[in-house]
Amino acid sequence: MRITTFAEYETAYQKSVEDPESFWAEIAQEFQWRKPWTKTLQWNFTEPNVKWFVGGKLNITENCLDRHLATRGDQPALIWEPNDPSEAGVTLTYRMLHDQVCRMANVLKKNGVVKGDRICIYMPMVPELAIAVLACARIGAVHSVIFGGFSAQSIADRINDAACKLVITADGAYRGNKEIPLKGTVDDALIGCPTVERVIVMTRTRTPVSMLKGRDVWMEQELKHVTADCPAEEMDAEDMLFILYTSGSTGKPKGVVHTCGGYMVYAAYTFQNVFQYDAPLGERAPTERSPVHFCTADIGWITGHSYIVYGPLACGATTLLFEGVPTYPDAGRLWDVVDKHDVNILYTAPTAIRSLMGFGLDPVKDKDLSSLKVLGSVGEPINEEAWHWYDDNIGKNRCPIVDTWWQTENGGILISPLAGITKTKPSFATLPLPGVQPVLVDENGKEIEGNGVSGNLCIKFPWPGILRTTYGDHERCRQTYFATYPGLYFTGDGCLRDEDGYYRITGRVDDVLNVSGHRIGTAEVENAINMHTGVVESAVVGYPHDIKGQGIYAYVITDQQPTDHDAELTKRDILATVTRVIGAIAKPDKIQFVSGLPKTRSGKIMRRILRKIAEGDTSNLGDTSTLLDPAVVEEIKNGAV
Ligand code: 6R9
Repeated sequence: MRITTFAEYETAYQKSVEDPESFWAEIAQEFQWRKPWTKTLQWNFTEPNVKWFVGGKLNITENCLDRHLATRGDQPALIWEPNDPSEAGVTLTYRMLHDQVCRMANVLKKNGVVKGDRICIYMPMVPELAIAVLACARIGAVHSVIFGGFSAQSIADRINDAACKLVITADGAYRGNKEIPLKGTVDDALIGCPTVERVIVMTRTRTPVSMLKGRDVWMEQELKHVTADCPAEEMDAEDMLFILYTSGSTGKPKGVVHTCGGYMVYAAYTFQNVFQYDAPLGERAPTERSPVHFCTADIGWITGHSYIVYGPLACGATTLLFEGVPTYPDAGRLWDVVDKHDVNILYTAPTAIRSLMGFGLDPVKDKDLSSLKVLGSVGEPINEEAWHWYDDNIGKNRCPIVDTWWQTENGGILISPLAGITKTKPSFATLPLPGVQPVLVDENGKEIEGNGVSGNLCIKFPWPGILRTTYGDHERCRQTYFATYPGLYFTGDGCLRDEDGYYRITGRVDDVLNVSGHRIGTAEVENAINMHTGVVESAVVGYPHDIKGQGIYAYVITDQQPTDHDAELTKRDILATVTRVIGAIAKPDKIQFVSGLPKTRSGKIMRRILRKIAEGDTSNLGDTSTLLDPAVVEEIKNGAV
């Protein structure tokens, strides 16, 4: 399934458009199925209803683990680099990982988990996190991983939305020089979560935690009483594999649902082709060192799901899991990890690159980065300066950079160069992968054809990794993705197609912010701010931020105008509130107290004006004559922070 030349890409692309079913069927056949599918694809984008490999039976962990045992059982599957560089890491071979996943799966079974149950995972970036994810998949339980930076309230909302039965967590997490109390946060969350019957707690920081009798058990204790014999549950291709919550333009995060068959095929296919992971399955001699793939994302995000866990393991690759942060103990840490483990593929985010650029070249100087072959970027548009810095100083102008555009809802990469095959262009995600049919549309949903054009990015045909629904609310899935432009999947991104037909993603066109590569809905932040006592109303917009890509700017109306002294304190109170309601990642960078917001006569906030003021561009605010109270704009302009 690996494409090796640009001509092969063109042929594959053409075939994928002319005959998508046989194109994907051929790829899917390379996996291990318990029972073949009877129909490759069934779909419509109106309900929507998308089914791939209909009637096929499989278990994704048999594909990620069991089928590799004979050929590469002793090859490293997972390398773990701890937060503290002086702590010993862990290398798990495919055999060891298989063994541990089976044991953990038996622990889940022993604790009452059956196929179809939803399991919440709130863990540090340790091997047990990947093991827990795979253990769920082994027995057909649906995992819902929650990023370790989310608050108790956010955890509770997600647990309740999916009615999770069990939570897997740890006492605490190490992140840089911080220790984060995971179990304490889970305890706070569970006060409002009646469906949770059991909490499995791993020890990582050995910080004191309360263990509730009858509900909480230690992972290490549980593991003592199980065997490594756990046959994989037979799953339908369209059975749910996982739920992953993501922000949209409305207040409540959505549980994006991915299913077993299509997701597996798509994650593996894109992993192998985009990063050109060396040997197609079975071709590498078992003794040969396998290339090391290092994705710096957290498993709490889709990038970690697809390109730390499922994609690499489905391809029999060696995946590196890093617990820490790029700046601890110093800004050379990523390069130390590359050097130490001879990393071949590095996949990170523009925000990390920009923040490391700020430390200059000293941290890179003495690091041996010669093992690197491919560099990747994901999560937000990469600016040219960051692209060149990455290319010059990390790839030393000899590693292709793949700027990969995709979303939680997509399961895997949709638009990206194939490393070393597609000619790259800084800040362009370049061309669609085989199976992906992008279209640009204008506001009325009319397709904009030809090159040298821009519009809203939609996809007109399903690929195997597309979301199937949003958990518990299919109508919301239809509304959000399939109703704006009937017949098309709408991405929410703006996009330019240049004269060469290359795609450049220009950012969200809806009320979603992208802060350090994290998607945050403005409505979510506003709801959190509005929970603070004394806040009457607020409006949140993004503004360009050197490191984060976008920063969060909040305009807040309080019931009393705070005095200067109070203002500082109130700002801090608001930040504390947002941290408590969502998590620190959603904290506004700037807060401006205002007496009113620019609204149309129908009561709609004119965000366009607020965005301009936040950007510091007040010269041309456009037409303000339709505003209810044009004077308020002057006040806001003068008080901008
Ligand atoms: C994988 C991931 C999705 C949103 C997406 C877009 C932005 C992601 C990008 C990119 C420009 C890239 N985005 N990759 N923008 N170039 N290479 O990040 O998923 O967290 O769901 O975010 O991120 O705006 O719509 P997710």
